[in-house]
Amino acid sequence: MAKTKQAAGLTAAQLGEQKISRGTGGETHQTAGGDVPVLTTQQGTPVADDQNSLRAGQRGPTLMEDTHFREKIFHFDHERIPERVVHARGYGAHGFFEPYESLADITKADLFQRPGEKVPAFVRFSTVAGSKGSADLARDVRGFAVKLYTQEGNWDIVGNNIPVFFIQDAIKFPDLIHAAKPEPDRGFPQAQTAHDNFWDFISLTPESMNMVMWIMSDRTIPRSLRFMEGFGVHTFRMVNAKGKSTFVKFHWKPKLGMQSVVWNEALKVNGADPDFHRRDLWDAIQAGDFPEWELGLQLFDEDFANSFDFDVLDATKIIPEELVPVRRVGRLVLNRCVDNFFAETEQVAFMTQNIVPGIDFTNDPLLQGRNFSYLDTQLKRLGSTNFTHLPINAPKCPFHHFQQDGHMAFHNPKGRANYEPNSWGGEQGGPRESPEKGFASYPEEMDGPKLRIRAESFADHYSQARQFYRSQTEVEQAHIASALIFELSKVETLAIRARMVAHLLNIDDALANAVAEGLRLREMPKPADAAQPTKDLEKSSALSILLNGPDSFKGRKIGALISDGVDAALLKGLEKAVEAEGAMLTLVAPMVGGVEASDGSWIVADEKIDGGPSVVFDAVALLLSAEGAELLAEESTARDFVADAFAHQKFIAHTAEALPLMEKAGVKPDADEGVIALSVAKDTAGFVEACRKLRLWTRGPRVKQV
Ligand code: HDE
Repeated sequence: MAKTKQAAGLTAAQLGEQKISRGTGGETHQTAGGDVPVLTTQQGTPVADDQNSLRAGQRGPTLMEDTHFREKIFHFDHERIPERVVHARGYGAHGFFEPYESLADITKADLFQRPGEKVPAFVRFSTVAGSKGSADLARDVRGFAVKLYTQEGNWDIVGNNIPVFFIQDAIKFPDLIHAAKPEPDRGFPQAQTAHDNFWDFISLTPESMNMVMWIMSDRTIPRSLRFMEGFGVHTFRMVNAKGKSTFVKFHWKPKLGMQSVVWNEALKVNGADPDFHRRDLWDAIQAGDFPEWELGLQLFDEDFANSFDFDVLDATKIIPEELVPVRRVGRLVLNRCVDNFFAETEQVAFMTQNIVPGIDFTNDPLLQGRNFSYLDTQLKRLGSTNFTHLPINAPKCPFHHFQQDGHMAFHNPKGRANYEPNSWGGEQGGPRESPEKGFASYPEEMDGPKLRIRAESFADHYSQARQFYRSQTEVEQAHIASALIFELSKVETLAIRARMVAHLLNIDDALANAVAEGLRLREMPKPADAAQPTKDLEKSSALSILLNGPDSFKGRKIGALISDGVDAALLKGLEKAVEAEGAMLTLVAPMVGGVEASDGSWIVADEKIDGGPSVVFDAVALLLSAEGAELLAEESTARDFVADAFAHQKFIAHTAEALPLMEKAGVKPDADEGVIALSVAKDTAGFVEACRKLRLWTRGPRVKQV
């Protein structure tokens, strides 16, 4: 039977009664929803039918002449651009940076001159190893790239959430990344380092050992992008108007304190919500709960650099905050989500070489290499030297230059001259350089032979690894050991496991023993050969997450499991307490449509029980009626909700009626002070207050192995 237009696509009612009216703003199309623009081709030709291609006869072939069809498919075929070779999966937001004070004595950088004056900013957070479609909570370093659109050009601080790096020289970067990415023969594993190639490379690269401690810590499984630190990593320079240079390390300190999840939770979150971090950032910004970081500077001079135990040009080392305190000089606030993910987050081009007068590089060999890579990579990714013409990459200050033409050029200066010097004055002559205002490199003295070597001052690979490990709380040390055991258990080659333990022996005996035991290594290896013996450095409390947590539950999330018959007053009480704390509440019910409360009111749920497992919350409340608890006790997802919350050391509030579900989940009401009974609405404030601790770490030994 011949198909009619209606039978194949939309109904007559949907397609019919179309009326086009011409208004001042172009063509509009009247629909039930009001006037909307008329669909056009890229050339602006109005489209009459976007449901059916043009064909010869009722059932004949599609015609070449269908230019609308061909344009649409052609464009679709080219929608993807190469994903970033690293940091492919990212999420961005707009905001501003605002200095607290003038830093004119240290730097002439324009954005630090006028306290309180806001500079527009764009930040892109990312994971490193996984491809664009991988899960947010992979164990991985997070990129923390900040673009500051200053009045004297764009300044990019292309940093990470960890202040050190794996390697000391950029020439090793392709090897590091090849080893971390899926193994080339089999094409897996995705977005993780738990495989032979990675640990093979690492165990042959002693300079990575400090970074290994950081990546095996909970820093690589942050609870939220909002609860992590950022670092510029390298030593940079700040230069003032008199030409005086001061060394600087950049820090971003989250106002909401630091927080991570536990590993078993991360594994489950990735299944429950692969978009966990981006959703969290989106939700917070949309709710007006704008995340904020303070910019911290560690400032030091040549004398300090010369007296420091390590080379300040070595990006595998930190400068402990106890030695050079972090001076907080301004705040970064993210207050606007992107309008279009591709146009902004995907096409944003960060480059370490984007610096402004008053900021300068040092000779860190990793930074020097990066200064080549980022420009090069943008051409590959964005396909044209004119990527700076894209609104997200264009400076927001005036800019004038003679670079011209090329693919997709759409900033095309007027005037006669496209070179200089020229003898055309005024507008015709175009811009001129300015020795006074222009960027001038810091005139650092250079001499010496050309050498392909690693400086001796880069040779201590273990002392800061030991310092990091020993600066952690017991809970965090246990997490590092578990992470190493997990990762190395995925390594099939025994010699690689043993080689890693040999390095750990140079860091901390107890750690090496715990890992060897956890792997059931049958023979303890000898410590790895070390270029320099490990020193015992002072502990630094700034290195611990748990010692730098928040003092409130602000910005965190409680998941309340509710059922028909939920005590309306209790739920109101919880809502109030959560709001007063600046936290969020999500209602989880057997069915998303909602429940009927004890007072007959209807309460709409946010999630159905299997769509809102407890792993996506910081604490949970079981506000169940007797009938609800009985029903949910038979539901495995509800039992997991409770059992996981307990295993992940979360605070759990419950009604007396919830006990049958708790019993089935193996959680006793008197288990510990983290299991809190609620009987009247005023109890809820106490529960939210208890949640400020975030986790009841003392429960750890009872729920070991998470
Ligand atoms: Fe990157 N890095 N990187 N990196 N990096 C890229 O640039 C590179 C390094 C970092 O959200 C790429 O635009 C080399 C350290 C972030 O768009 C590429 C070396 C640190 C981002 C590149 C390093 C970083 C990137 C891929 C060794 C922390 C994401 C796509 C010398 C301080 C930025 C792109 C965004 C991205 C090269 C090491 C941070 C290929 C050669 C150290 C946050 O150019």
